[in-house]
Amino acid sequence: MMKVYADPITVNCRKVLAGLDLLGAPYELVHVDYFKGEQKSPAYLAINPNASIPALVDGDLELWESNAMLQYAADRVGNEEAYPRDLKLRADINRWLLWESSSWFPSCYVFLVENCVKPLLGSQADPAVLDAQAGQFHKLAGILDRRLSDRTWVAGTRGPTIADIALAAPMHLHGWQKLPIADHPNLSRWLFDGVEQLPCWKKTWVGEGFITRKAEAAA
Ligand SMILES: N[C@@H](CCC(=O)N[C@@H](CS)C(=O)NCC(=O)O)C(=O)O
Repeated sequence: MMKVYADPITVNCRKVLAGLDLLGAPYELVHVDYFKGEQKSPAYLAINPNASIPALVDGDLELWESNAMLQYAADRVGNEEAYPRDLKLRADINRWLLWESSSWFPSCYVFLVENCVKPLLGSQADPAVLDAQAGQFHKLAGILDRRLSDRTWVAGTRGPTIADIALAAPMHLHGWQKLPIADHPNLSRWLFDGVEQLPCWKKTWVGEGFITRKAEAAA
């Protein structure tokens, strides 16, 4: 069975855990505690030299980069609904996955660091940093919003694909992140009425304070 090294509270880990659930891909979770810095342990660095999570191990394959993990898992279980084989549909999905990792995640991440991580660690959000990012965020959100103006899901014609999960992940704590999404109605509808209603998204819920259901139940 595939092993996934992850801490369910982080953006790219939740992406993979929700994505694997959408795909119906069985896996074993190996918990790597992000705030304890376990991603920097020598044992983990042997799997992922980037000292970042998540990572996936399947036999002799050691894979990092969350979107590569979703692509691999989809093909491994043969889920062609969530990752169609049609050349053009697949190119479209791959394009959104690359855009997410190179443009969208870095922009949303600024809001996560300033409004969630910094206050949690006892410092304050820097309004200048948030102001400087606003233009880039709205440019990118506008691209996604226009894409969603005439469709329910980002790619394909039927249900959700791994592109929807990947694109929603950097916004997963949007309220706490104070992501300015109100100006983007199609994006908001897709997030609230689409992705957030999916069982795979609900099962991987993370709340303000980086709380998971498991942590909540234990408290
Ligand atoms: N492009 C990578 C990014 C992975 C990443 O940035 N992970 C964060 C958590 S979401 C991390 O572990 N950062 C290392 C650190 O802050 O020590 C992916 O998609 O897997």
